[in-house]
Formats: sequence, C-alpha cells, structure tokens
Amino acid sequence: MVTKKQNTSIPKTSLQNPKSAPKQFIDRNWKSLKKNDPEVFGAISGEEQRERKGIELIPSENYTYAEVLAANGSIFTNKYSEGYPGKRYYGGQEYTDCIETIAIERAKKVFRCEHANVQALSGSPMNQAVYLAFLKPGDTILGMDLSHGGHLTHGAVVSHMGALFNFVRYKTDPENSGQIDFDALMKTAKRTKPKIVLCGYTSYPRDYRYEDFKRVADAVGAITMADISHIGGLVATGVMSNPFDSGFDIVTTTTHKSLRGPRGALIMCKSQYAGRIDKSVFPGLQGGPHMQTIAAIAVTLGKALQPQFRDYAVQILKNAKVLAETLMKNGAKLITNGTDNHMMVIDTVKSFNLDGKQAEAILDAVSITTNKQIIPDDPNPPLKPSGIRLGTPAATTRGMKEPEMVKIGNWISRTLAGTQDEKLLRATKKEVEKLCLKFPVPGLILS
Ligand code: DSN
Repeated sequence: MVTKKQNTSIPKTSLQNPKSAPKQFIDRNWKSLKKNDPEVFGAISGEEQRERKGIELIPSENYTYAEVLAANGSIFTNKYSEGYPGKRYYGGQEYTDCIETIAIERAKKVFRCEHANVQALSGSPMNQAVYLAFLKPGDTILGMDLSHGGHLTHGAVVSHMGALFNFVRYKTDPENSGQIDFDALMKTAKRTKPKIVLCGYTSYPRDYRYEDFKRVADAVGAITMADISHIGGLVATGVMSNPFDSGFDIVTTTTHKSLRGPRGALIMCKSQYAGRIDKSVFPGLQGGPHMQTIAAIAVTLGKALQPQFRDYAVQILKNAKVLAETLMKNGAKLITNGTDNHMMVIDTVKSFNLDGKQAEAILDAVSITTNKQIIPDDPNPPLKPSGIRLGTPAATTRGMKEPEMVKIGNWISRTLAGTQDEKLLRATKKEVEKLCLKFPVPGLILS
C-alpha cells in the first residue's frame, strides 16, 4: 500500500562512471567466487556451457538480460524492507522505496492495470496470496484440471492449496482442438457456486476467450482470476489477449517465463482489491521482500516497454507455429492439433511409441532440452507420462527464427523416430550444437 507520495527519481550514487563500474563490479565478484569457492563457481560455469551449447525448449524457461543478472546479483540482497513504499518496518529505505515504486509503476503501464504488487516470491506464493486474500478454508474455486493444462497451485490434489480449498476442475475437449465447453462450465458454476473463477495454464497450447470466463463468474457472483505466467510477455505486448480487457479482477504472472526476467511474480488487480492483495502478501504470507528481485523485475518491465520486446513476442508466436507445423508434418501428434501460443505438447506414446520420460532423455542426449508432460486424462503417471512439452521463448531470445524452427522440428522428429541409431544421434547432437554456437546467449559472463 503506498501511503505517501513517492520519490521515483533515480537517486545519485557513488558510481561516478556508470559505463565502466558495472563491469569492474562483475569481474571482482566473479573472480572472488572462483578463488574462494571453486566448487560452486564450477557448477555455475558448467551451467553456462550447457545453456549455450544446447537448444532450450522448455516453454517456461528463458535467457534473461545481462542487466537483470546485474540487478538480481546486486547489494539489494542485503536489505530488509517489510512493508510497502512509504510504510516500512525498518529504516534505510530510501533506495528500496525508489526501486519498488519504479517496478509497480512499470507493471501498471505494461499490463494496463490499476494496482500491482511486486513482492510475491514466485508463482506458487503469488497464487496462494490471492486465494488467502479472498477465501476461507473449504471455499470453492473453479480451476483447470492439471492434466488438461492447469497448474499445481490451481488445485492439484497433491498441493496444499488442493487440501485447503475445494477446487472444482474443468477440462478441455481434446476432440475439439482443446476448446473449453462454456455451457458446461456455466452449469458447473451454478451447481458448485465458486468464490473464484480461475483460468490460466502451464500446458495448454491455446488462447482463452476471457469474456466467457467473466460471463460464468458474473452469473454466480465470483471473482475472476487469470494466471498468465506462461504468456506474461505475450500479454504485455498485446500479441495475446489481456484478461483486464475483459474486465478481470485479478491477474497473476511470474516474471521469468516469456516475460524474460528474474524468478519472481506480479499480482495485479483492480484498485478495489489492492488493500486485500497487499495485506495478503505481507504480512499475511511473506516477510521481507526480495528487493534484489524487485530491482530485476523493474529492469525487465522497462525492457518490456521497448518496441524490440514486441518484435520478440511476435517472433515467439511465429516460431511456435512453424515448429508445430514441422512436427505435425513429420507425424507428431500434438494434443490440441496446433498452437495459439508459445507452446505445444506432443503425445509421444501415440506418435513415436515412447513415453515422455524416454523422449525427454533421448532429446537431452542430442542437446535439445524439453520436459516430460502429462496429457489430458493421462493413463500414465507424472514421472513417466505420455508426452513432452516444448516452447519457443528461449530459442527466440537467442535470435532463432522460422528456418531454425524447421531444422529443430526435423531434428526432434528424427531423433524420436530413430532412438536406436547411435550414429544418427551423434550426428544430430553435433548439428544442434553447431547451430547453437551461432546464436549467443544474452547475459553469459564466465564463458
Ligand atoms: N514449472 C512451471 C512450468 O514449467 O510451467 C510452472 O510452475
């Protein structure tokens, strides 16, 4: 809650030469880590090599900016700042107030919302804070079924939220390109009387008609909530629908997926809910915010306001279409027969007679990173599910475009179809790594 007028101008610091100082700062810190903890340094350095050599296709991952890495590794990690700008419980908040206010104002501009809370530590506490702001234990939430694309925090039985609240799950129609039956959803809402109608997903390759969710929620007097974590960068740029345009009350997003920032989260809402959301995050659920992350979120949102970010978002969608088409041409069965967003889910059992665990492992062996994925009403267990999930944000960040997507789609299909052919696998790995070295990873420091 902002209770007094904030000074959002950047304070003067002792960095007299801002062009050269960050470089010296980075070098000094990394040199010190290398000397004093070679084990940890070695692991970080190894991860840098891995990220650089392979193709990252996990749809929730990305390569963040060098500036985000700098802010996220900054001295804000030293500071406690419970409370909100202008209303803190500790002294010394001149710069934390400044940075948090910048992040809030940029979030409001990027997502065109009335209020933003930038303190939730990541995706799960972000959604928990919303539920706990409005519901009592046992209250009902209408949310998407996990196997049809919903998230763990949308009421999966294994999550604490699933035990605390009564989640009623809706499904998609796999026979109809994964569409949602809103007449059926309306009937379910009238029967179960949810307090929140929740939409959002982690493995649903379609866009939503948010106005249909709003119609269902209005019919039963429920709050509307959209978790746009996967598509945050696509909504920010207007290349996918913004739930606020359909009158949604609450929109949540993590900041590290298509938005390309640090691991953090935003809870955005109409002003009438601002007090409840802020109190639910702090002191309700969390203590001191991670101000180094908030600084990095501010940087990310500044980048999202630049025109190049929209170009990147447009390219993510183009790349996803081409990758999906190439895979389907090569015989892959996608669960929604195509994609409207950045991701796709291959039914690897039907397409290649491999379960998701086997498919993930064989692709890892040729330096293509994906993740095993349950498919709608999967008969197989989550650690050996029937599919894999792919997405294009990270490859797009590296500058890959349609021609590279065709190559990647062909490599994936030929690898999954030729798992016994050692020579082919070796050749594919070599080709993959050769291509990757032509597309630098932003922000790499050590290598
Ligand atoms: N783990 C994230 C994803 O991969 O979609 C969601 O929390």
